[in-house]
Amino acid sequence: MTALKKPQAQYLKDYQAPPFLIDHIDLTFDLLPLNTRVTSVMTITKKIAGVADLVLDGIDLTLISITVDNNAYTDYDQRDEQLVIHNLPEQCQLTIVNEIAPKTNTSLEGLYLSGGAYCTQCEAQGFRKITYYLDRPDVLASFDVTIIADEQFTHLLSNGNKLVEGKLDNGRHFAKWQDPFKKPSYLFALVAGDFDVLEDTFITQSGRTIDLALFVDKGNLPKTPHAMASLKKSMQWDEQRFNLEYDLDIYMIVAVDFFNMGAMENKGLNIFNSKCVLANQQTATDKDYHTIESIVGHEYFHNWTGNRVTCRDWFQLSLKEGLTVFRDQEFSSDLGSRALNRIDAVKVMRTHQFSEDAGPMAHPIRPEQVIEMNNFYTVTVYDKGAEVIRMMHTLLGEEKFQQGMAMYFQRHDGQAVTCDDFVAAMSDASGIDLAQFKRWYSQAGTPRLIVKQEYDKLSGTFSLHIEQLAPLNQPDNAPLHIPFAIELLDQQGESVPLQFEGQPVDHVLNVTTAQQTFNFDGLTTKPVAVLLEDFSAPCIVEQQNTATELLHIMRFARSDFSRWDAQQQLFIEAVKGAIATPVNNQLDPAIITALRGLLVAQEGDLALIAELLKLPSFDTLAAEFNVIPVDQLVAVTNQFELQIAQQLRSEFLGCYQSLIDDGSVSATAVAIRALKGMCLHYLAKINALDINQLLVSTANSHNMTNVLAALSAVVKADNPLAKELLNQFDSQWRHDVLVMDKWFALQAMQGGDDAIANIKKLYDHPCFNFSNPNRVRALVGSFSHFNTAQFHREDGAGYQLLGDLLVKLNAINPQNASRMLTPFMSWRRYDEVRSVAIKAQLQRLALLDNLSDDLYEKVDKALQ
Ligand code: B3K
Ligand code: ZN
Repeated sequence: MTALKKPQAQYLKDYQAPPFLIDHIDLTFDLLPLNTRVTSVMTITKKIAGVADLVLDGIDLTLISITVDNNAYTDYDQRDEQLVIHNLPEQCQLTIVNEIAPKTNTSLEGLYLSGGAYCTQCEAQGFRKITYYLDRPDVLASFDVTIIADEQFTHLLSNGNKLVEGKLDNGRHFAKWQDPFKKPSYLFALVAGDFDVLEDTFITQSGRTIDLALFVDKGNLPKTPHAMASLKKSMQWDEQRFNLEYDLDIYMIVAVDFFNMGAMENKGLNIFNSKCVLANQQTATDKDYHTIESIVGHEYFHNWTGNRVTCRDWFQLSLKEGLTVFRDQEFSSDLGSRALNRIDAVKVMRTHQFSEDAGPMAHPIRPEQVIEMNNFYTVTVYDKGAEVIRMMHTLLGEEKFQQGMAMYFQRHDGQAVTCDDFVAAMSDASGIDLAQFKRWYSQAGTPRLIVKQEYDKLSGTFSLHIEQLAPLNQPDNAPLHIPFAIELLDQQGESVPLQFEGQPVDHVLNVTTAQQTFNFDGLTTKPVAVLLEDFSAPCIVEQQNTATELLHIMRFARSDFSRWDAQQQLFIEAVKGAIATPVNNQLDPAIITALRGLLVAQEGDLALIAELLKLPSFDTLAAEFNVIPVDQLVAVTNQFELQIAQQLRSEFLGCYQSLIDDGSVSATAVAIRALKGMCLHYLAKINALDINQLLVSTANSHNMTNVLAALSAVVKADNPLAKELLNQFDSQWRHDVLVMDKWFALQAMQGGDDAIANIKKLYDHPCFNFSNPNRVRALVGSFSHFNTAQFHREDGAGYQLLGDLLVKLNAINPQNASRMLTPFMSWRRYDEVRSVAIKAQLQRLALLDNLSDDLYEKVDKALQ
């Protein structure tokens, strides 16, 4: 590959403490769209004697002046993306004035304009697009911030407490903020805009009153109560479960429309993508409600895990992200259904993380080499990182885990630390040796476990032989410490107590070597083994369980997660069987019977029943094959779904009609809507008058979960109703772009050979905008991830569409471009025709003369 530039990688092994510290920074922003003036006054201390140069980071800045202790200073050099100041005294006050142009900043990193409001995004390295600084997380400073802007920007916000505000000449005004907590630059935030505000208060466990404020675009107040309620629940939960209380007197959240991720945990001033804040029953689905609660929680929980204790360097990102994802998962599980939350988390692991871990971007949860840090906000660092924390929780138990957390804060509050520091606190507080366990931080790839079962009738002994194999793409990995949870079921479905030679055996087995055998005795018949209960470790398990045993687990396992897991396994085996032997592409009647039983009995959590009825996603199935059989997977899953729909038609209809949705957001109503939606999903495949009436009336209801269930059912089933219902939705919702994102996603999932032409036409829709990441992901992201048949067309037109988009986004917003590139990363796993076509798109990108570091890193790895 002949890329024109080769950006430099940074390595974990090269870490060095900063030679200078910045204890305090006083920032003044004179906000204007094209020439915002930033004045930065820093208190600098030299930490390492003999170092002559202070090397500050700075990108796209216009330098105006440098002053040292109030004297003009000229002993400096400007290099590419750096300002090198020579011969500074041991201690000094350094003043730098520079200008930036928020209006032309489309990268959505640094200071930019989002729909008329100024806002910032500094993590990971966006602060250097605002002013010259030691833009690294181990430099902790106290911040004073003065914002000056036109009076039309009624709210001038930054971190911490507002000290003073007032009027200035020429229609301008100002506000001054002070953050009492020292922080790294990535947690700095500034917002200036005209908003509606929802205010509330929270009283902490120690009796302090915290002011809460949620800033949204004018007119959006009716969509804010859920986010505010989520914030209060988060604050309370963190006190109850982790004994962590909020520290400042004010907590602000601002919702903006142009944002690269979900949200950002800036100290005291979170900035959120508006789609992760705004919700009401007409415009947001139950899933949106859940996502909002979990993201509001996630950002709040960062206040301790991330802000009070932060990362020493960016290689340690999982220190805050893995831990905070674990915390938000626990929050959702304590407040809602633990099983469904676990199912969601495991789906992310099996569909996205396993594939990342097996592909060219595979990296350990603590990466060792990075070109563009923004490329490492990955499912590996976040979600596998959370699984690693969860495994420690499993090994230690809740009580010792909380003792470990307490020790972590006691040792490191106010510091920038490493993943090793976290594990040391866990191990020291619990007395549990985690030395081997730490390999999870440095080894990439998904371990494979081969489990063989043996039963000796004579002695009543059951044995599990577990072989631990290194991931295929990481053959040199050493054995990991894997907490392997199990349950043994007898023929009646009762849980058998685990014992061996008179001693009880814990249900979490410690797998630590390449080959191990675990024995259990006192059994009268061969038990059915539930393996890797609750997905106790992020591994792939190859097992011997038969279809009959899987059905037994599906009925009787104590873990609802494992019941679902067994059902998935049944589906996966059926799909694999049908592809291997194409003549037999019918689902086993025993599976249909089991599904019928679920629909008729409607026992337990209805949302779980909905999940049990769902076939594994394309990505989950694809993971089972070395070369992904695209056409066969699409054909077999369609065939299975049709078979289920036809054979259970009356049960689906009966179930749909028997369930009454009261329109509330209670867990019961949410579960009812989930199951009714699943019924519609199958029924839409049957073209009949009574069913069409049902679909149309649901699509016309006033609850977005129901509306979307009907619409996505008709779109996915290629039902002729789709066109008309989509047009109707467009005219109803054109005024609300967030709702239109759902419409763009539905449009992108339409089958038929005009799918690609349709997407190109939608680029001209008045609501579409290439600069808005939400729009781009809704339309093209949904297409590349969920419209398998059209995206993977053999003529390469789907790949061409994505390639064209990436060329465009590379210039507008490299971070978003890089995220959108993901489906191309696994190009080697497709057949010859498809892999050649994807590779051609990657090579085309490699030749771009303005190729961003973000894309370079991934394209280069993909083509290596
Ligand atoms: N910490 C931010 C993510 C920043 C991403 C920078 N590219 C949101 C979060 O994980 O809470
Ligand atoms: Zn986070």
